[in-house]
Amino acid sequence: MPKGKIVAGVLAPHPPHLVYAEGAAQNEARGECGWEELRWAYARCRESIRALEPEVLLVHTPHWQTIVGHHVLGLPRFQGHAVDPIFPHLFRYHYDLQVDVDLSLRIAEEAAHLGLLTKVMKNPDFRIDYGTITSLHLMRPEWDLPVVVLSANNSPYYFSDVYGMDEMSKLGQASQAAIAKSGKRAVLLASNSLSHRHFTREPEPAEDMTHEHIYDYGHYLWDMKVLRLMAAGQSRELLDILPEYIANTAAEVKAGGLTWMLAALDYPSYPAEIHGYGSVIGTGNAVVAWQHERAGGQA
Ligand code: 2XP
Ligand code: FE2
Repeated sequence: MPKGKIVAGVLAPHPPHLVYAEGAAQNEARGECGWEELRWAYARCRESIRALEPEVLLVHTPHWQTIVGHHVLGLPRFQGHAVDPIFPHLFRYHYDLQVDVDLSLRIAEEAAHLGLLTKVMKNPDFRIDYGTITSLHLMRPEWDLPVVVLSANNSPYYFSDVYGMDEMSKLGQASQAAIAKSGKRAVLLASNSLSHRHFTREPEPAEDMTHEHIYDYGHYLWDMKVLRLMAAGQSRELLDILPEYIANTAAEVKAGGLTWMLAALDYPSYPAEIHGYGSVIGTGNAVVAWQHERAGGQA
């Protein structure tokens, strides 16, 4: 069996607004339009990832938060109806996802070797969170690939960002080792927004873009600083300033997806491709790809 590899990593934020605006058939709420810069960024990114012919998608999601340990989905199929608790009028999605259980179990095993507490979710009625569904839908609306879903252990909130980042880095190493053994071509999705203060009022209709803008100038400057580091291939420098960035902007990367992904990619020093940046109800969001295979990454 050939060695598996990570062919790309993507910062793949999950505003449910984008699925609503796309008018996705699986979603009960359908918008007319909205958030085009982000939706078009996803369209470009999706094609560049499709060209890599991935065999499995892995997603680390902040909205499956686990207090004890790092969890993975451990049944071959999950079907259900996911409703966003904050935006139930925009996102009520009927999902049907196939899990790469072998790879999930391998990750749990590798993570345990690195000293992480792990658990495998085997409840057939488990409700998949909207972060997972939105990032996967926007990256691969056909749902034709098996997936691995990793929970966000709550250590960055319960202990500290630095402690949490250490755990997420180990999870990234474990994911890399498991993918190598799997023989598969994998794409990693860090399901995270950037600056993350929501507006408290929504326009009517929600897709009225005359109201949409970044929450404040300071958040915008921080988001641009972070994107410049990504585009310059300075992922270690980015991780060094991550706690300060999170403290200043409530950035959703706190939950660990970005740290997990950059560790699994061996801290890329090649430039990431910024497909687009835009705000959703005031939060900063960017679709960014690390073309790992193309850059000669070995992981
Ligand atoms: O509420 C959240 O945590 C989201 N990430 C979705 C909403 C707006 C987005 O960025
Ligand atoms: Fe979120």
